[in-house]
Amino acid sequence: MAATLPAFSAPRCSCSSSSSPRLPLPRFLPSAQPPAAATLLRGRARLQTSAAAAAAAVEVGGVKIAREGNVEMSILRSDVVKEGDPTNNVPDTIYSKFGLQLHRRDNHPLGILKNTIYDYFDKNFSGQFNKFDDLCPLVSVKQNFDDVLVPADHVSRSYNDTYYVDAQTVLRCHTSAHQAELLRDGHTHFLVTGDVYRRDSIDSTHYPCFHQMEGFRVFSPDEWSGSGMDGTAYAAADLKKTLEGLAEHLFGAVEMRWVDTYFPFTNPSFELEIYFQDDWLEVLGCGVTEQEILKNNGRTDNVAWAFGLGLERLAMVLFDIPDIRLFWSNDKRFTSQFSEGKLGVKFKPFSKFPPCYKDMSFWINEEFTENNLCEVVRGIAGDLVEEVKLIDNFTNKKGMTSHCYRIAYRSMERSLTDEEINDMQWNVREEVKNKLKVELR
Ligand code: FA5
Ligand code: MG
Repeated sequence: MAATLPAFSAPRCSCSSSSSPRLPLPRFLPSAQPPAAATLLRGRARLQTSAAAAAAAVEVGGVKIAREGNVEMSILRSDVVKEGDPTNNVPDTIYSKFGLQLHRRDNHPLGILKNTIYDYFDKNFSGQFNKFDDLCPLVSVKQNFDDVLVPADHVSRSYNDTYYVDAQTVLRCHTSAHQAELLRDGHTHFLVTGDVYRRDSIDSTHYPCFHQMEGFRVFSPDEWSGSGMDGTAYAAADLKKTLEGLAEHLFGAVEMRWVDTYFPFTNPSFELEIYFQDDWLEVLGCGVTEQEILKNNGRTDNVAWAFGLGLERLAMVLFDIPDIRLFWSNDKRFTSQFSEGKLGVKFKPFSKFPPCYKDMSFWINEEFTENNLCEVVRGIAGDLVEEVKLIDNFTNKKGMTSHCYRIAYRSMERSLTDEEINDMQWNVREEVKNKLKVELR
């Protein structure tokens, strides 16, 4: 697997079964990033699969979003793709996901899963949880980071990790971006589901646009005062009980484990992992909300818990979906296998075309990052790229470092021709050379 660390966690070993060498990626970078990454990614992808989709405006949460220079300026919420603007690093491949809202389709695995989680909360909390699944994914830097206490120098703020529309606006990289505003609006129990965006590595469980559900529950002192526990211990116990109950509701018996972790917005913090395809898969992060967040948003004497779960990750386990790209498939052979209310119907692969591997080696430079490489590859190959994996890494006597990446091309729906693959690989090599300024070997 490529170098992958959860955006908000402290660095720790990933649970990948892959034994590929890991890049020593710095996770804590200065917050004021040079615009290098953004500048590098401005160029339009050569094989643009989403051009038509990108041409039209889409509506999300009552807000119209359109590509630069597009229609109806007066109601334009924002231009999200701004070629030539170094403060913007949103490519068309990402813009093309806007407004699709897979989680709001009742016959889609993500919609089926969302509704089943709703059922659990409705049943166990008699409708106390308010549900939001249509909040606009364009949020301010303040909402996405400051409001949830992400430090100024935290790596998740970098242009390497997050899609910036401009210096003050991002595509939310987690649904936690809505915690503060909902608290201020007086909500004490809520679920927020939405598409989130991250510049990330490429493999079968990571995708630059995925879906999260945030859960949040506030307790008042009278709820824990008789328990013999302090507020934090009470909330932590309730959180684990609630999520274990949810896991049982979704899976019945499944092998799972709690892992201690770090998030800036919770303390203590935990991750829940589920055993899947011979490995532990991280499916959610959670914890007891930092007091400062409650205090800043009008809940001084309360405690709260919060969780953020990855819908795709859970759905992959529940429906036996082997690759995260499949969620985006419009192929009838995929979509027709799922229907409203039917959780856990096992997906039957309709085709298994072999992957085609292409290796490329180059001398890296100081600016090189794997996320930038993945963005270039994704811009050219779109969903035809299955994995980008570092397979060799060495430094010579002159101090030059060479990386060899193996790119796996595979369509979920059809067989690819040699010519098509060679073409993509040629384009990848050209763009890697020109945009990332590395020296091909
Ligand atoms: C967060 O995003 C925190 N906001 C979660 C949270 C909320 C913690 C509230 C505490 C309180 P993290 O970066 O670990 O944490 O992502 C949460 C989940 O999203 C992961 O467990 C995983 O299931 C999923 N996820 C993360 N990155 C990807 C990706 N690239 N593709 C698919 N799913 C992903
Ligand atoms: Mg995580």
